[in-house]
Order: sequence, then C-alpha cells, then structure tokens
Amino acid sequence: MSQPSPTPFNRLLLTGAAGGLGKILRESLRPYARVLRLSDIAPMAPAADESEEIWPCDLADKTAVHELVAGVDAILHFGGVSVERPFEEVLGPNICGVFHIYEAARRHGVKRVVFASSNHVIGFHGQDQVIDANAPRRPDSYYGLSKSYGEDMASFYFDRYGIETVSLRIGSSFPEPQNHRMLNTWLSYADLTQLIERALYTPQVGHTVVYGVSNNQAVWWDNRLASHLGYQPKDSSETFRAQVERQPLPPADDPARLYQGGAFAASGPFGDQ
Ligand code: NAI
Ligand code: 15L
Repeated sequence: MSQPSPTPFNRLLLTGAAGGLGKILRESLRPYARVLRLSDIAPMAPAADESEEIWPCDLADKTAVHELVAGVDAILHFGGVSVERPFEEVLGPNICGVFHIYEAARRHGVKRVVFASSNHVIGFHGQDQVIDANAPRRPDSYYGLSKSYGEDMASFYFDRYGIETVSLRIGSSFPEPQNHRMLNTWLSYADLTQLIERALYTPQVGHTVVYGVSNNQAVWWDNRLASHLGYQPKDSSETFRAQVERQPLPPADDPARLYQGGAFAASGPFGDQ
C-alpha cells in the first residue's frame, strides 16, 4: 500500500536551483510545497506557473540572503561550490553563505533546514572502513572543510536557537554511478527525494547527520544513528555494476581506491596560497 502524501508546506526555499540536483529537485519536490522559491546565482528557467518563484541571489551577499529567506517555512540549502576549489573561491558561497542562511532563518523564524553536506566531510577515511555519523570527521578538501563547517553551523543553531537541521552527507547523486567508487557511494534521485521528504517531515530531528546513499550492495556508511528518519532507500547501484565494471579498476594505490572521498583526497595544492 502506498503512503499518503504529507501535507505540503506553504513555501519551501531551494538554493542551488540551477544546479544538477536543483533541476531534479525543482520537479520532484513539487508535492511538498504550495510554492517553491527557487534561488541561484546562475540563470534559472522561468517559473512554470504560480507554484514557482524565481529568486536570483548570491549566497555571499548577506542582505540578499535575508530577503531571500523572508516568508519561507523551511530551507533546502543546496547552493554553493560543489567541488574542490581554492579556499578563496569556497569562502564566500559556502562558509559565509551557510552563515547567512542560518542567521536569516533565525531572524525570520524558519525552524527547519535540510543541508546538502557531503561525503567529503569524512573523505579521508579508508575504503576498508565502515563508519557512522559519530566517526571523526576527516575532510579531504577545502570543499569538504566547508561542509564540515556547515554541519557545525547547523549544530550551533540548533543548540542555541532550536533551529532543526538534517545534514545530508550525500555520496554521489547522479543519474548512474560513473565509476567503481560510485558503486558504493551512489544515491539515486528518487532516494534523494525520499531522504529530503523524511528530513522535512520527521517531527523531531535536532541536528541529525545522515549519509545520502542508496541501497547499494556494498556501502561504507552505517545510517542506524539516523533510523528515526525512517529513510528506506529503494534503488541500488547493482543495476549498473556490469557497465561500470567494463572500466579498468584504478591502481591499488590510487586515491580513487584508497579513500572514501576518492580523487578529492589528492586535489591541490593551488599555487602559493
Ligand atoms: P552544482 O554545482 O550543479 O549546483 C550548485 C549550485 O550552486 C549551482 O547552480 C551554482 O550556480 C550555485 N552556486 C554556486 N555559488 C553560488 C553563490 N555564491 N550563490 C548562489 N548560488 C551559488 O552541484 P550539485 O551536484 O547540484 O549539488 C548540489 C548540492 O549538493 C551542493 O551543495 C553540493 O555540494 C551537494 N552535494 C552534491 C553531491 C552530488 O553527488 N551531486 C554530493 C555531495 C554533496
Ligand atoms: C560531492 O560532494 C560533489 O558535489 C559531487 O560533484 C561528487 O563529486 C560527489 O561529492 C562524489 O563524491 O562523488
């Protein structure tokens, strides 16, 4: 028997709406909001109808973010730099940006945030380990560090102001796993949407960290500490194993085989910082 759809929020904010995941979520989140406010610094397609608001905004601009957040009931924070870059490029969108989002949430009485964190918060753990959300963080990049800071921001705003967050440590959310590592880390778009639904509607989450991963045969991440979310992934990378395994396996000493964060663990340095 299918679950009844939960009551839609009046207005949800999605940052990063022009991005790879943002474009998918723009469609898949429709059942959960009467109005979706869609924001990005990059161009976005015009509003399809009155259920969409297009709101260009630079996350590094505090005043603009405060205006962006006014009147929304919950925030899905997916905007920002999404790969490894020099620290100076990560700073504005990801470090200042996440502060602007939480401070605006406090000022405007928003009580729930879903934060697109990343596996790169724990990327220096080895692929021979299985870890849960209590494992020490081992960021593998300036990008991973910025997501780790975002998780700390979420924790602080819950302890200090009662704003609840689910931090999604997303693995690799693409249409298909693209390489051997992603057979472990893949998160289907349908499972991502389910995870966001659970993050929005679970009554009490405090600050919950959950790994965003599908029901893959082999995974490095144990989500029992987030079982209160009731996330039950339906898809599996096994569907794609044969096609992925046509690719040569990277050498045994390649970061893509050594570390959970894969190649991010070998990025940089970026000139004379
Ligand atoms: P993406 O790079 O396609 O989308 C990010 C969006 O943020 C872009 O549209 C970009 O224009 C926007 N953005 C960048 N700087 C901005 C600024 N200063 N102000 C406003 N918007 C800005 O990345 P993707 O794959 O869609 O990921 C979405 C989120 O999920 C990101 O936060 C990423 O770190 C996170 N994530 C994604 C994973 C994946 O497998 N796709 C894995 C782990 C985390
Ligand atoms: C991420 O955090 C990135 O945003 C995404 O582009 C992928 O690189 C993903 O991690 C991954 O680890 O596969």
